[in-house]
Amino acid sequence: MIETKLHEDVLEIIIANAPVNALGAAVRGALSQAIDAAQGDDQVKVILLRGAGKLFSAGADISEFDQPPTGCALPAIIDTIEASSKPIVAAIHGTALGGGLELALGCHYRLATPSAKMGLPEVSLGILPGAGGTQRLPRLVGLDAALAMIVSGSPVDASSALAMGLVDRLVDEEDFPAAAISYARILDAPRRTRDRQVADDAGAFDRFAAANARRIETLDAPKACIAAVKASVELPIDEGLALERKLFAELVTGAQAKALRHAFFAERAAGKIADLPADTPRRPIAKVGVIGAGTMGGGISMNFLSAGIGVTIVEMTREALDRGVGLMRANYEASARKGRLTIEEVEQAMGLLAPTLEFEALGDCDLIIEAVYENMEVKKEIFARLDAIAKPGAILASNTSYLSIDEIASATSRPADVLGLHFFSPANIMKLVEVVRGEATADDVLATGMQLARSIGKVPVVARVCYGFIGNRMLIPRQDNAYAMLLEGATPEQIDRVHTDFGMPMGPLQMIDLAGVDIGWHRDVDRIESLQDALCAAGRWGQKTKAGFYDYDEKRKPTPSPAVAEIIDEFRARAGMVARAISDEEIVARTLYTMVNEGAKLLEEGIAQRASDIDIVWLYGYGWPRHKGGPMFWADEIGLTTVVQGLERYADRIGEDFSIAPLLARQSDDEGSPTT
Ligand code: HSC
Repeated sequence: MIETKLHEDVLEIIIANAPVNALGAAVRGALSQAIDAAQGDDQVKVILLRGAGKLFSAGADISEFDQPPTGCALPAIIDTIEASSKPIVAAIHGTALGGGLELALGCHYRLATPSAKMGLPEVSLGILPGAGGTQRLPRLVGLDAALAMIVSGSPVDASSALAMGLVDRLVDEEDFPAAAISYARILDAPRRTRDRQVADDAGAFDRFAAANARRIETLDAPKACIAAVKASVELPIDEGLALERKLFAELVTGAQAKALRHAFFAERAAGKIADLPADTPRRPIAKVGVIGAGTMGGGISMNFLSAGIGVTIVEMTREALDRGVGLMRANYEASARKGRLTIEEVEQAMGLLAPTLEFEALGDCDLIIEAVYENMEVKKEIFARLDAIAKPGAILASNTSYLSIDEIASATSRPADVLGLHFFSPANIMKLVEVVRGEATADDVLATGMQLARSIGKVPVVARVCYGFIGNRMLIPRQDNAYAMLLEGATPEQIDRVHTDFGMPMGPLQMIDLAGVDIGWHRDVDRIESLQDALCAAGRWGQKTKAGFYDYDEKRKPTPSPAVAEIIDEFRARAGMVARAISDEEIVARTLYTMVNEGAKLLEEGIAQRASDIDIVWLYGYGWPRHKGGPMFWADEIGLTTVVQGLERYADRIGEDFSIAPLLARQSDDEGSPTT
């Protein structure tokens, strides 16, 4: 847990708790002992604190926050370090995050290697730095920089840390830790962060709160972060530390922090596949092929180009190819204008793209992703052609959002090499990739798909084959019920408001407007059998025609549409229905509870590996509010009995084929039983 090495008069104390040197109870105990022992050891003149392995420390052990506190508290250890009569130096390499950085802030000097990163990401876990970070960081770097780091949670790199005064000097990466030890040796007096004053800047807090209003609005942690940093200016440090401690204790047991912790561990669990050994070999992927240069094909390609992987993109016509490539360039150039990329980086990425009309050009690709429209016959034809030209061992993937990977794979002589890689739109931005494991998909193909997705910055979740996989299958009851409730008497605004109030970026009907009301429409204006048909026949195809469930202005700002109200009234009358008032509670039951119910079915059928994988799909694919943990976590929090009762109440209206998932019913029974 803790190693010590004496280099003449410099004692190295090394935190060795793989994989991330988290500061769990055992580490804290050993660290405290080592510091105390060094104080009493006359041979030791200076103490150097560093981490073993790849990093300094990832901070407190997050899993301990769900248990009662034990052992030595981190703030007390940091106080002891700061009070030490011998200089204590933090030597940071890799990353120092959260409590790890707070430990360094309590040291008298800080050194870092040029590639090191430092941050206080606690806010993303729904808490605030609870080991002095809110009081010591502003004393070192000033209010603006401290607020930015603490409230955003984003790390800074070593050169920024040096410029802002967070570290005292950078030390040679190659010669680490020897270079740090040499520097430590010349230090003779402690220098305490607590003795510094924070320069007052009365306007800093208002400026910051105004600039971050939207983010701060619904979340508890950013507000507490700002209040604690304010205390660093207004109160003596010990009172500031006490306030920080109080706010930490309130947040850490709260619902938002619990959900955010769940999201943290769920994201990491999603990378693990139960029956796939960690040492499953991966196939090397140096060159990717993409079939289709439409919105999806282009977005998918950009992920690889940005990661430095060459892409051959194939289209059927010169016009479609040029349009697709033009759009990719335009997207890159827009990012460059926003300062996210340099012009050189744009050219570098585009230079890796090989556009072609020759299908055979895919022959040397290690992975080929088909991204054409959703039609089984077309996809099977493409996969049969791929089978003929792809090199042996190439991975053949489909970006289908609904269709059976098994059936697609059956068009080839190598179904073991086939899997689904379902990207979400816009594919260059959305982080989720559903990695669809077919009946025959080989282990190394699956493992390669997961690893590759991570290497291009995505969050992969594995799904088995079913119509719509995890995300879109759960969307079906939600969207069906949204349509049905419009006919029964709800307005688009009411249904969407229930969702946006819940914290979703948009409601079900706003989402249809964004994706296109015409998706799946039969395109016959005289055949009006559903509300979708009626809207499409009236040219209301969504945002792209500036009219869908809402009217849109030039900036795509929605306003309620009287024309839609009329279409709905007319359609309702034709169906012989009479409008009734629909409560928000009914909307929640019929859109959100039905999703949970479908999620439970996915678990029972083995489509999703675990409930937390479903949560990750919704957090990263559909904007489910992270502080509500995902649909399955949320259902557990509000109580499965509540969910089941809600579903039972509206069962007659939810849909003809509706049934409560047996798993949900069983677990709700258990929840209600006095023995659990
Ligand atoms: C904190 O520090 C609070 C403080 O303010 C102190 C408060 C004291 C209050 C006292 C009151 C009395 N804990 O991500 P990876 C696991 S809050 C436990 O895949 P990478 C992770 O689950 C903390 N476990 O690696 C995974 O486990 P698995 C603030 C942690 O190389 C394994 O380590 N710090 C953990 O891609 C590998 O993780 C943060 O929020 C932790 N802190 O990235 C930093 N960190 O193998 C969180 C990781 O079983 N961590 N694990 O699945 C990270 O951002 C990333 O892990 C790194 C490494 C960038 C460090």
